[in-house]
Amino acid sequence: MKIDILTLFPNSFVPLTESIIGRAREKNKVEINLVDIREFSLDKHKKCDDYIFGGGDGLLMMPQPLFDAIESVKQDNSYIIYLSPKGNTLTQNKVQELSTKEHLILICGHYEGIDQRVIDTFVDEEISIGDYVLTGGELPAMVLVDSVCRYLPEILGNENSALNETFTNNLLEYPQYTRPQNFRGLTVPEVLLSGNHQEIAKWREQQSLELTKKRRPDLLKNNNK
Ligand code: 4FN
Repeated sequence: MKIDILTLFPNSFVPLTESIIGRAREKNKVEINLVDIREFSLDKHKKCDDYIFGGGDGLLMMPQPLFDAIESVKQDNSYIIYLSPKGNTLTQNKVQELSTKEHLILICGHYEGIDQRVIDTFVDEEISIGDYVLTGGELPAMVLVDSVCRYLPEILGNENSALNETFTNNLLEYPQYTRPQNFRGLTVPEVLLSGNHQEIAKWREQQSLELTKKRRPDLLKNNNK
């Protein structure tokens, strides 16, 4: 998979150089390119934002730098996403769907957002990561990239694929413990030390189900599809 991220703030994306995603990039399992929208401004001061027609506070990202930036990376197989509070919510099902695309182009808004003509001309889908006010689409883009890359079969090691199954059946994770068995008098549930794999599986399933019913009954109802 290839991902082009269009942003005015390419330096924000340092987190995608770390850990699992960083390693996946180094091993060329995924190609993530940062495209600095400012470099496409034809203005002598590299201006990329302007006042909003009809009035109102704030600035909007201008169409010209965005049109040129998009056209510089767009291929026939590109799926173009604008991270936006107006979008469909990013769910694990959507993540799964996006992980099958060959090329993603992510557009990050800033200020009051982007000119509607960019959306009408190029955007295949608007996606939101949730209902809160943010200063830009950069963090949402990182959330999307992290979740989608984690789902790519080439990136999921054996340790991770098991974890992955857990969310696909829409349950929260059961409580987990590592060594030592007794830490400051805090002990590990006996069943986990029993070596009885059937009993352990039963306990874990029950813990998952109870926790999900209590904290996130919506996950059981919607099945999040
Ligand atoms: N946000 C709301 C209503 C109206 C505006 C905003 C808001 C960043 C460019 C968009 C926000 C949240 C989730 C992108 C929020 C997301 C953004 C996202 C986002 C600057 C314009 C803006 C939802 C609270 C009713 C600013 C709510 N997922 N505007 O945050 O880009 O992707």
